[in-house]
Amino acid sequence: MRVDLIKIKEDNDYLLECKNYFHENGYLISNIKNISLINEINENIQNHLNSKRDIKTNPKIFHYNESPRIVEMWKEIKSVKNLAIHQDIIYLLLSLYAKKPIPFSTINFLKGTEQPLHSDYFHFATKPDGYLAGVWVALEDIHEDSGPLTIVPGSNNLPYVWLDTLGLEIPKNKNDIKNNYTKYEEYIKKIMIDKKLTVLTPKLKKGEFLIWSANILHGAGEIKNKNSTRFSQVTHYHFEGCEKYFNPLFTRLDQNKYGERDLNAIRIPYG
Ligand SMILES: O=C(O)CCC(=O)C(=O)O
Ligand SMILES: [Fe+2]
Repeated sequence: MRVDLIKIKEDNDYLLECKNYFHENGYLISNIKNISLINEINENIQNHLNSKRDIKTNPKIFHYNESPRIVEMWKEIKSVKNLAIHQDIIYLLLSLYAKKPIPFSTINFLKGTEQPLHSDYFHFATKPDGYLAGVWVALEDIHEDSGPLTIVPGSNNLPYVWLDTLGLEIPKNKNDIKNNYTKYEEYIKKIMIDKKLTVLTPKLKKGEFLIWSANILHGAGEIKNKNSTRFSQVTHYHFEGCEKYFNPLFTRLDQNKYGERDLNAIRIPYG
């Protein structure tokens, strides 16, 4: 469903309709009107890459091809931060969750990730459950051959998956993490087949963004045109007032062991 950001502010019934859609399907699409901000990000990132300064990327185990997943660029580039804290995105998240969003962890993509289906909740969980959202912004018109973002509508309502669910121990090293994560990905593949779930590839134009709720399965398609770019930025959001924010990759609920996160160390300041 595509959300009209003006109508949502003025029409309570419409807001309710959007909320219901979000809870049932796990996603909403809207758009950033400020295209010059998007242009600025693209230019700033290109300049940063040309300058040959170091970039921080996700660990290798979370790369599925050669294209870098550039993390935490908001610390270097103001426009990346301005998109992460964009008032329209924050307003929409606040309306959907009735708690103040806490932006954290930006990733900028140059090309598709070819990442298998997964839920970000297996990385970023909360107690009480469910206070996580992701916002994926198209920084150019996304071509179907470029390995576009894919989602599984309704999968947000599947049970959460934990190391407990998979019968896996808390990892002791990188190898354990990779092995656990591969088992997780296989489990998700099986769920997709068993429950006959279908993948949707939303068509996203430059400036459009997709909000996904905590547990929705998403990933990226194969890059069919190896020369195609897929400029995009994702930001994750927790919400104020949770008792715990934690990393399920290092959590065993039955042993009451939590990989707790210090949000203050990673949150993106509004100011
Ligand atoms: O943009 C993509 O290809 C998927 C990225 C993603 O799912 C993530 O970073 O969590
Ligand atoms: Fe993800």
